[in-house]
Amino acid sequence: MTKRFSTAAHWGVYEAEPGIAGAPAVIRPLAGDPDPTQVANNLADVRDTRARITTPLVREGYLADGPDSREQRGREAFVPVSWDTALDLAAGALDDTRTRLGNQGIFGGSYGWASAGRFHHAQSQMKRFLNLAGGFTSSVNTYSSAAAEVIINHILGGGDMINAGCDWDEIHDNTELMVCFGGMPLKNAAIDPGSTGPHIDRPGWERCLKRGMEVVCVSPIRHEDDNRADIAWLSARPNSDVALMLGIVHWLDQHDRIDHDFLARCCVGGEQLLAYIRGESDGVAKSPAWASDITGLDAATITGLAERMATRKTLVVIAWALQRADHGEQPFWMAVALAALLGGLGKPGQGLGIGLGTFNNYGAGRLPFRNAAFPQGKRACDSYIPVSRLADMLLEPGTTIPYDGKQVTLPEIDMIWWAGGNPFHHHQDLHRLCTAFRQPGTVIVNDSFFQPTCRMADIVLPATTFLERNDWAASAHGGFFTPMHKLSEAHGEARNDHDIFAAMAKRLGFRDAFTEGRDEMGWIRHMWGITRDNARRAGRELPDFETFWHGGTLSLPVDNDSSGKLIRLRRDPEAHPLRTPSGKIELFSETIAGFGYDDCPGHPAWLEPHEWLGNEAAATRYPLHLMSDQPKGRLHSQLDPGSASQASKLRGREPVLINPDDAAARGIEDGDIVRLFNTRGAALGAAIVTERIRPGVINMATGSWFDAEDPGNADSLERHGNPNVLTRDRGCSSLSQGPSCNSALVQCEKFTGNLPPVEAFDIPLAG
Ligand SMILES: Nc1nc2c(c(=O)[nH]1)N[C@H]1C(S)=C(S)[C@@H](COP(=O)(O)OP(=O)(O)OC[C@H]3O[C@@H](n4cnc5c(=O)[nH]c(N)nc54)[C@H](O)[C@@H]3O)O[C@H]1N2
Ligand SMILES: Nc1nc2c(c(=O)[nH]1)N[C@H]1C(S)=C(S)[C@@H](COP(=O)(O)OP(=O)(O)OC[C@H]3O[C@@H](n4cnc5c(=O)[nH]c(N)nc54)[C@H](O)[C@@H]3O)O[C@H]1N2
Ligand SMILES: [Mo]
Repeated sequence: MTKRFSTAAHWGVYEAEPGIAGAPAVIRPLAGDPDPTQVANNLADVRDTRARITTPLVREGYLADGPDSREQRGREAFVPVSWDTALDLAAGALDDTRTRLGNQGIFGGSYGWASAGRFHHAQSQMKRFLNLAGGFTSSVNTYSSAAAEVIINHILGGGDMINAGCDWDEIHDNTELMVCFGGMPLKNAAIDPGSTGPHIDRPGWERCLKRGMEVVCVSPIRHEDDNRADIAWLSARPNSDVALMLGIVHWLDQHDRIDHDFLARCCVGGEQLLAYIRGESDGVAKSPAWASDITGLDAATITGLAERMATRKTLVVIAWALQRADHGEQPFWMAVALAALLGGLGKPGQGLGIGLGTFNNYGAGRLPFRNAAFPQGKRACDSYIPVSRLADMLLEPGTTIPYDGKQVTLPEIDMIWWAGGNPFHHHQDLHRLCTAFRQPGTVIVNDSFFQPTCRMADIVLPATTFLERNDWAASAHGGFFTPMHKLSEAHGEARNDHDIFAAMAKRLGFRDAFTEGRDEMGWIRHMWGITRDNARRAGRELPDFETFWHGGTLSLPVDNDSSGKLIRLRRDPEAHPLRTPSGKIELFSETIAGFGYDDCPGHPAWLEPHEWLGNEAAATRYPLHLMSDQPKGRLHSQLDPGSASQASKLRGREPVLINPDDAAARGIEDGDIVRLFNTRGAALGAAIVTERIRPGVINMATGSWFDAEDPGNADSLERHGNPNVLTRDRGCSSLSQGPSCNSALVQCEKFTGNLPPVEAFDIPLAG
């Protein structure tokens, strides 16, 4: 059999030719991919980038003084050392920490996307190692959708229900009106966790528009793909969507357009919610006029939208971004309520499409069996935090916080190990995070590139990239499997994460338990075998490993069980209950009401964000609402030195979208370097003056590597354009404690100083 070479990334699947004799590998998007993404272009140039780590590195002060030098993190140069030196130091620190504090003193939550591939999954490798070493403090939920995961679990029964949606064929054949909260940012659909299949969203969307589907986008930003004359744009104030949805339902109620039959058969709590909307419970009717004050949209616009939604087969689409905000649970809960009250839930092409356009092929559903994951082993320690309470944990150990009906005591941490994530990308209020990272005795990071978390570490261990090892990938949506062939030799002294942790395990006396005697190909075959067995039990047949390994991308038909659950519920709620306490959709949740949280009552409600355009601070010092969306030219912070990412910048800085009114009031012109600031920090960016953003709102995408002149000092300048020096580090609410980056106020001015160089891509080497 002729071997076909292939590989996969979170942004696509690729046919490949290995790089022979040191030449770079050549990768081409899968034949027939209708919309391959430019994100892949970053790969070509980063192979030899100066930010690639070639040897283990130890921070100068740590090498000399160990943990006593912790205050110098982020300010010191690094010394190249041998693997033995680096791993001995790491093993010593780990042993010391667990002896003094117990294993919960080691933080291994290590959130992050790492790279595609089921075996070389950096986080799983690390967690298996730490579990065998006696355990670690872990984290729950994600930066992507923490608030949605928690609220949807309560009201639809099961976190998998955040996938309840429909595919483009179903939309094409049924949907008359699509109302997109968050618009349709198809740049995001380039990505899918674990790899993609063909990128089908843009053609799917265009097919529906061509057929005459009406679209209304509600968003402070108009994206490239929804900026068209045939798409209506309602540019509401950021974070005001719940008020808009309440105003719509108020109109539906007043005009007897609510599906009371569906409400009675398939939902609980409709009456409590309607009592709130009518103003019976708090004296305030949530009328379109009331919503107009909050959203900044005309009452007539809201009424007009309500009327169209009532008379057309309507699909409500909601972007994940809406829940990365103060009280982020509420827009998701209210979107479920809106779709339920309209009566479309459980009907083809109607109801709710959570996250359509957020990932490639999102509506397509999933396979009815589990892909094998690299086994993390038995959890040996029950200490955990809600994922985005990271800095709180490091700065306020011993504090108890509410979380989803429980009380979580933040543990004392003396060692952090991070593999496959970049908290100095994903966390909020990065200067505060610098202070937090200076608390524990030891910080270790595995990465291929010297991203900003490495700079804040003591020991940096160089990992291979996915191009340098064998693996296989499976898409999260749609049923695509791709063999990932090793296409280049390891760069410098880089090692696979598996080999790094196997060498650590050897030092701590459990190498065999860690490897189970398998090498790379042994594990890959083993994990394919488990997946094949799982598939067979679900009535699906996968090829044997050799056939799979020598073939290209494999595609299997998927089931959409999450939307199937809603279809079955609608048909016969007694026979097909949801996994909620009532078995029905919970528009009022006794469970949540029972928690007694002021910031998350028993039904969806309008709760004013701490920072938004309705605040006192907005009227005075910080009049602009900062949105920080996903970057078009890269995945988060990955491969930021690469060409697609660099091409998305202006003069090497992250673009800032600003409305012409706001620009003119500040003397800012297109292309000017600007300074964004608030009490938490200041960042440079490059202005793009455009009508595509609502006045009073600015947008800076995430992912430019954090590059502060003095990390930890909020008065120092971040030179590159990282919005997270400005965002607020607070949980959405007591319920989810999710990240709330999309509720932040800032000021913006023209930057007139000398433009400082960006230093983020230089590895500070001693000597
Ligand atoms: N303000 C603001 N902040 C946000 C968001 C926002 O919208 N606004 N979005 C949030 C969201 S949705 C997310 S998911 C997070 C993303 O946050 P992260 O997932 O932390 O971001 P990435 O840049 O993907 O970080 C992955 C890191 O893993 C490294 N890596 C890749 N492959 C490997 C490997 O095989 N081994 C090792 N050891 N390392 C590897 C990469 O080089 C990179 O440094 O950010 C969140 N932060
Ligand atoms: N190219 C690329 N694609 C990606 C990623 C990437 O890094 N690069 N990251 C992936 C990941 S991990 C995730 S989780 C998803 C995230 O997917 P999302 O969270 O949906 O993406 P964002 O780009 O943060 O936001 C989408 C849009 O929501 C709108 N929005 C923000 N706040 C509000 C609001 O309060 N109200 C309304 N009505 N609209 C609002 C803005 O128009 C914003 O552009 O994207 C994935 N796709
Ligand atoms: Mo995400």
